[in-house]
Amino acid sequence: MALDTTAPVEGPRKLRVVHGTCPHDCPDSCALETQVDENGRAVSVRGRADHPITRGWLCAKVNRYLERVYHPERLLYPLRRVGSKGSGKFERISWDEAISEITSRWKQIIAEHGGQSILPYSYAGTLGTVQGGVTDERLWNRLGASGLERAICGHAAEEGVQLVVGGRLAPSPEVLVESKLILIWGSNPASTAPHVMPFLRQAQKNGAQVIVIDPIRTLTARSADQHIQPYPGTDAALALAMMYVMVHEGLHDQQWLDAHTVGWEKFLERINEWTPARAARVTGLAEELIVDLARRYATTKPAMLRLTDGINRHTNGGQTVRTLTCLPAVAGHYGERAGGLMYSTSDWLKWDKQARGHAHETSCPPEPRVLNMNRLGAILTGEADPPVYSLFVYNANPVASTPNVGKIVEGLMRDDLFTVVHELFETDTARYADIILPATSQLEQRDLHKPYGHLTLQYNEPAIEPLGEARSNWDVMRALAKGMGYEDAWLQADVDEIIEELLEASRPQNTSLQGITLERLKADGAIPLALSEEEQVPFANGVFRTPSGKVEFYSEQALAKGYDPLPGWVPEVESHVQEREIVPVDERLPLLCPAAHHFISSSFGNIDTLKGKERFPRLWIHPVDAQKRSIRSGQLVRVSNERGWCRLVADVSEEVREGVLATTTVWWPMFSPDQRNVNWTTSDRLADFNGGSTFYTNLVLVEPSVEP
Ligand SMILES: Nc1nc2c(c(=O)[nH]1)N[C@H]1C(S)=C(S)[C@@H](COP(=O)(O)OP(=O)(O)OC[C@H]3O[C@@H](n4cnc5c(=O)[nH]c(N)nc54)[C@H](O)[C@@H]3O)O[C@H]1N2
Ligand SMILES: Nc1nc2c(c(=O)[nH]1)N[C@H]1C(S)=C(S)[C@@H](COP(=O)(O)OP(=O)(O)OC[C@H]3O[C@@H](n4cnc5c(=O)[nH]c(N)nc54)[C@H](O)[C@@H]3O)O[C@H]1N2
Ligand code: SF4
Ligand SMILES: [Mo]
Repeated sequence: MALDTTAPVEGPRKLRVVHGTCPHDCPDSCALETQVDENGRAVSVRGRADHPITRGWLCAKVNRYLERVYHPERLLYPLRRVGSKGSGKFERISWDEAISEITSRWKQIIAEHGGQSILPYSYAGTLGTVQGGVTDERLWNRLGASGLERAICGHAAEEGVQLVVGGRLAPSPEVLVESKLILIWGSNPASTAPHVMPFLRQAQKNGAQVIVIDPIRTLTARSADQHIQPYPGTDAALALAMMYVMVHEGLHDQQWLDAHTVGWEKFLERINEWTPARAARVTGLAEELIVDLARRYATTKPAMLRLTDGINRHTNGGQTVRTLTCLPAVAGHYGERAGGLMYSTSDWLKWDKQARGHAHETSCPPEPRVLNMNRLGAILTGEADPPVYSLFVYNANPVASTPNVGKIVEGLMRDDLFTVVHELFETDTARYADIILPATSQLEQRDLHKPYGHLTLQYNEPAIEPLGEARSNWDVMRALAKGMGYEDAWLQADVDEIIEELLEASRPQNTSLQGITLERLKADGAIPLALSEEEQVPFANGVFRTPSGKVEFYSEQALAKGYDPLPGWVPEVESHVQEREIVPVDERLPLLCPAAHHFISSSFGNIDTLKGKERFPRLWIHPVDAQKRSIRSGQLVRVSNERGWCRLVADVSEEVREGVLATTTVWWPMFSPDQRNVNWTTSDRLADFNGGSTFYTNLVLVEPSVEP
């Protein structure tokens, strides 16, 4: 049903201002202010000027937020499938009918196959503590549904960081203005964390060098002082050789290493294997460049290493991030203000697990199996035993964003699978649903946000009434719990009650919550975590959060998990990079598919203005590689491998290094040639650590394609 977004408003306007938070998967978690007119309609969404990171502006995507909220294709009512699966034919039903149909199917499935045959599938539609975190746990714990290993994004990296320093503690990005060298490694903040950029610019004005290490000439790389383009998946080799140079030139901090690290001698043996000449062969970089980089990184203080999750989506991604995390230790940068590691701020505050999920209530069945979300296609087509008979998707768009989509679609077509999708739009995933439920946007729901890129806690007050019959995730969970006949009060609490419960239960273990109350959150919208200036410098006291309290080069934990006990480099599983040189074993090339500037994963992929700015799903290919294949710019090309294929539009360009292909993601399949995107080729193989995703370990054949 179309909503009129163009109605003129007459007379002087009395606008109400409502404070909120951007819910999208972005470390900036911007503080929003929404202006609402006398008819209850939002007329503008802006960034709060008084927030230390937002500073009065929003990114290219969320500047268009009202186009998303009032989009003519917003889902407004529950729908039931009437055509065949995937045909996109639905009829309107009431919420009562929808809830009763879902819960009666579930009761039957539980009786026949057990709760584990129901799989909730969700990720980062909203990062809200209630509409995301609590929603991801409570009902599912009570129901005994299969657990979901949420490993699609940064799982391998988190483990890598955890093993070395024991926690995700980064300073707030404002501190970058004091850094003298900023090494941005496999991260593209100009697109993915834009509010970091003004601090980088200021740092450069203050004399800092900004160095970007990325096979692609990203927006961030373009404004850096130096851009280094290694072959993908070889970064650990580069880091080891940097450490080699530091050690052999006496640029490391031996005293600090003796006092604050475990396993240095063993690690040194490995470092000694990595001469710059050897790393040059693996990375495709010049030996002198590696030596020079090592010297500057070791001798410039303070030096900040910025890592995000992009670089971890390889089969060796965990070891890569773990090895990089050792660099600040060898150079003696940990514990310095404006130096060390800037990965994520997530562990400055940890919510009490029981308050969030209530898993230990007596009404909850024993802990169920856990299924890895990266394997969704395999799970639906036979890997899960007992099989999954019902899939409940919310906060996610797997038919666009999950690897090896061809398999997922095959699974979604199963007649014996009952699929429910809770969404704002009829996405490619929703098209395969048996029941679609309409979801609210952030302007229509209440929540609390704990950013992963800075240090304020933020409230989101609803600005407008839900459109149509849209309901928030938590309201849907409450309705489903009732439909299932569950009487537990913790399944019916309202959002503020939950926030209060989380704050109070988490307070004893988190001094960063001191003085932060629901009342203040509601009044101020955004409150800095209670951390003094000194506390905001991670590991300043030389104490790390690992079992030994030190930086762990050698790790018993890693050994116990079956990983290499030491950091190091191994080639990717699908790769031309072998020990001595880059050997083109066949004509296939590695295809990177990182974040697009105007989308967030697949979110915003249906907003015409933003889609227009991304223009088309392109394939960057270096002129040398293009010429070998007779590929010209603007031409449709087919990329394929044993998993599947899709077609992209060639963009012959030196933005990528020779031998590497790139596209940006995530395009909606329905807006792509042949209704398929790059994830028809990406692998559902798991990374070396923690079941992480491996989107960027992807060899493809690329060839010209004729127009259909
Ligand atoms: N505009 C926008 N913002 C986003 C998102 C989005 O889709 N669009 N997504 C959000 C999400 S979910 C996340 S997780 C974050 C991700 O934030 P980032 O980590 O900054 O983003 P990515 O684009 O995934 O990856 C960053 C860079 O890593 C590079 N890279 C890939 N493999 C390698 C490698 O082997 N070596 C090196 N040196 N570099 C490599 C890619 O070329 C890419 O430029 O961004 C969030 N913000
Ligand atoms: N090729 C390729 N694929 C990738 C990546 C890549 O780099 N390359 N990156 C991966 C990464 S890092 C990530 S994190 C994943 C993200 O994967 P997903 O979490 O699946 O992200 P989206 O595709 O943006 O889908 C989120 C969906 O949630 C919906 N949504 C938003 N708010 C709400 C709400 O309040 N309630 C409900 N019910 N729904 C809501 C949105 O409309 C959207 O359709 O994608 C991964 N996919
Ligand atoms: S997507 Fe990121 S930069 Fe854009 S408004 Fe949201 S939090 Fe801010
Ligand atoms: Mo992500």
